[in-house]
Amino acid sequence: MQNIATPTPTPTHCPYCALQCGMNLTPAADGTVEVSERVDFPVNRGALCGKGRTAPAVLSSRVRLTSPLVRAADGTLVEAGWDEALDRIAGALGSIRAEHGADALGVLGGGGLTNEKAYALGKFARVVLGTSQIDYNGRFCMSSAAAAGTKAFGLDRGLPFPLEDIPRTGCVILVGSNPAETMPPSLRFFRELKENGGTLIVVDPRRTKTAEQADLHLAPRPGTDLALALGLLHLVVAEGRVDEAYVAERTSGWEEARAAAMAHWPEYVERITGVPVPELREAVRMFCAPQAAMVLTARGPEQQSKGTDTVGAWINLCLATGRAGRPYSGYGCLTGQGNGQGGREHGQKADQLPGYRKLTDPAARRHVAEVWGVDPESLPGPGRSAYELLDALGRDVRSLLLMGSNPVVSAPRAAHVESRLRSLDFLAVCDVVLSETAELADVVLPVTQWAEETGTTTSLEGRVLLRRRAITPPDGVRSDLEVLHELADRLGVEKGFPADPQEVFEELRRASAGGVADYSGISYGRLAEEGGVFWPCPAGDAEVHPGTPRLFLDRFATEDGRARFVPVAHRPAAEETDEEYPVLLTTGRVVAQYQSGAQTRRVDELNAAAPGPFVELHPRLAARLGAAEGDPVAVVSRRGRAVAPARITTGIRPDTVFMPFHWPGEGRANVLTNPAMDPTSRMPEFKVCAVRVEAVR
Ligand SMILES: Nc1nc2c(c(=O)[nH]1)N[C@H]1C(S)=C(S)[C@@H](COP(=O)(O)OP(=O)(O)OC[C@H]3O[C@@H](n4cnc5c(=O)[nH]c(N)nc54)[C@H](O)[C@@H]3O)O[C@H]1N2
Ligand SMILES: Nc1nc2c(c(=O)[nH]1)N[C@H]1C(S)=C(S)[C@@H](COP(=O)(O)OP(=O)(O)OC[C@H]3O[C@@H](n4cnc5c(=O)[nH]c(N)nc54)[C@H](O)[C@@H]3O)O[C@H]1N2
Ligand code: SF4
Ligand SMILES: [Mo]
Repeated sequence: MQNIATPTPTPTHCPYCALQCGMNLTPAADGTVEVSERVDFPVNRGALCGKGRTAPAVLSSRVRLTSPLVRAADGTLVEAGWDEALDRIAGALGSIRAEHGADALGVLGGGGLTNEKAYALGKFARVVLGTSQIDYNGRFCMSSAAAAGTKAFGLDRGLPFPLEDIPRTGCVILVGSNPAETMPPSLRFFRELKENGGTLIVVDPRRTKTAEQADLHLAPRPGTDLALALGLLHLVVAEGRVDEAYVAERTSGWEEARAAAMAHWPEYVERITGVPVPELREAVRMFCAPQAAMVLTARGPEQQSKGTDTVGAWINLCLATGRAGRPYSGYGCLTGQGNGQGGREHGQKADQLPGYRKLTDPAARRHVAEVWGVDPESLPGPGRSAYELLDALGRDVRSLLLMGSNPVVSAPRAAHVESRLRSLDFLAVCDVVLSETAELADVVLPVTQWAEETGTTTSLEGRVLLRRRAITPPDGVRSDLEVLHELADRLGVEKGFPADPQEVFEELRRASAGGVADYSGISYGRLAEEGGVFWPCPAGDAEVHPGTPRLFLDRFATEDGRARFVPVAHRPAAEETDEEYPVLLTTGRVVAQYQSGAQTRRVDELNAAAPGPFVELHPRLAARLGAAEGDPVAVVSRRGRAVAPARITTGIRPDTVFMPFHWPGEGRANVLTNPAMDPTSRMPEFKVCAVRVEAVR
């Protein structure tokens, strides 16, 4: 018998989306890593989408960075040692601060960063740089739902219940969410819902793979979800389906919200949305028939210049019908990025301190300053939101330190953002690959990846997870935490930036204690043992707190314990169609590519499945242009022009075209998109702008 020890698999989680599927990783003899099923994690029970399955490909040094790069005198990026690269960054940031002040230093983070990194980055900006100018890409993601959830419930945790509650409810309205492409293993929950006799309603301008599984598909004109939700609420009132006892006992503000909804007659709503009145009535009937029901939103209704009000209107529908804070009922937002939930809790957001605290709250400042060992007065105030920060680059913000985002591809009005990035005095990017944004940098630092480092993420359910290191990183790379440690040291702050993630987590626990997102009762030991803990989880004096899988069952997190209705009214998108730009563009995702594509475009199998951008359009529109399947078509907005092959389908409204945003180059969808922002969340309007479509001869 051979005496070779079989390497033990390490149970860990996927690097990509917020489902954070469990997987086992085993190092192979040839230096690669094998993914195998991890059935103990209840969310995916071993199932993975193609991205998760192929994620190890990005660990190979063939596709990744393994040496720092610095901009040479001739303008090219050349390999350099770590000391030289770090010295350059610290030197540049120090001198820009000396000349222009601390607020000339910008920082942009990401919802893919672990909790430890997000925490350390926020602290680094406030304590080491002293700048207020930090924000992160979650602003482009779920910020509208977060703002609406906080308003209505007093707390924002994307899902107030675990996904496993979905099969136990009676009806789900899935608004602008395409989990068949964006979270495939989660489809199981919707399948089980139907097997249990429940119903699924999908609201999407396109007949997506998800919509195909629905009992009812409503296809509104992009940007009109607010009117749609108000129309449904109008019918709920008109048909006497309001849960009066619940409204009286558990909510406030109903009269104003009711009055606002009554102004949205079904016929008026049909005119705005294009959804026929009988379909509105059918949706209300399906939603109100069972004891329990849910509304789940994703980027469709949220990435609008009225996203906060839109989500508010869907929450109002839940509240009026008594479908929130009760078992198997409620409103939830399907957060997107791997740590999209935790990434919005620990202080990389412009207005935020760890524990989901407010930077403007004196008590919060005192608490966090004490943990950090600094004077509360020294903490800067709130900064700008992500797009506003990108727009300020090269003006009053002279440098940017970027970790975990690729805005050249993913930001709205991307050509403008790219020119702002080029106008900086200094750009430093930490990444695993040479992204389109890293290509513009003065210094690029190659960092370790998920399987090579330990850290925690918080899934879309609010479940805090331990993502374990399974393999040794290649020579030449360092972790983001090591980078912050080294930079802090060079900028004169020797303590408080440990490179060890567990040490950072221990501090995060203390910083979050007593906050909305309280992690103080969670430890690496518990996470390893229990496989995940839902926040809030305060450190009890005597007993171990079990964590909180289900929120709001007794009371909402508002001062009086009641959920708040918000009175909202429909308003048009920032840009409506006209003679010059007669078609609406909406954007989104395909299953085989992730976000800006920086990682997934480097995986052969995924590229074979989704090789490039396309323009999805209705046969009637295609016929008007004289375009056949696969012909290049140009999409032109007030901000730019993109060209990609036509994909003709009856599954899209004839007044709308769709483009995925995963690619740079001439099919870059974001050169077209409108940066018009929601006034509360500062979310740009990725989901609707006016365009003209032309055949390319
Ligand atoms: N394969 C893949 N999976 C991913 C990601 C990825 O890039 N690729 N990214 C992750 C992240 S960060 C996120 S945020 C999630 C996003 O997950 P989703 O929100 O499911 O993804 P999107 O494709 O952006 O948008 C969902 C749907 O909204 C529809 N839509 C467009 N405009 C409107 C509108 O005005 N109203 C309504 N009701 N619907 C509209 C689109 O047609 C689309 O089908 O996915 C996560 N998972
Ligand atoms: N038109 C349009 N545009 C959109 C959207 C849309 O629906 N339509 N959706 C928006 C949404 S929801 C999102 S979330 C954004 C996402 O868009 P981006 O913010 O660009 O997100 P990613 O492409 O995931 O970029 C992450 C970058 O960080 C790197 N990276 C990954 N892990 C780490 C790490 O641990 N450390 C460091 N230092 N780097 C890391 C990756 O290689 C990659 O280059 O796009 C937004 N843009
Ligand atoms: S669904 Fe999301 S978490 Fe699961 S394997 Fe795919 S990308 Fe990874
Ligand atoms: Mo996202």
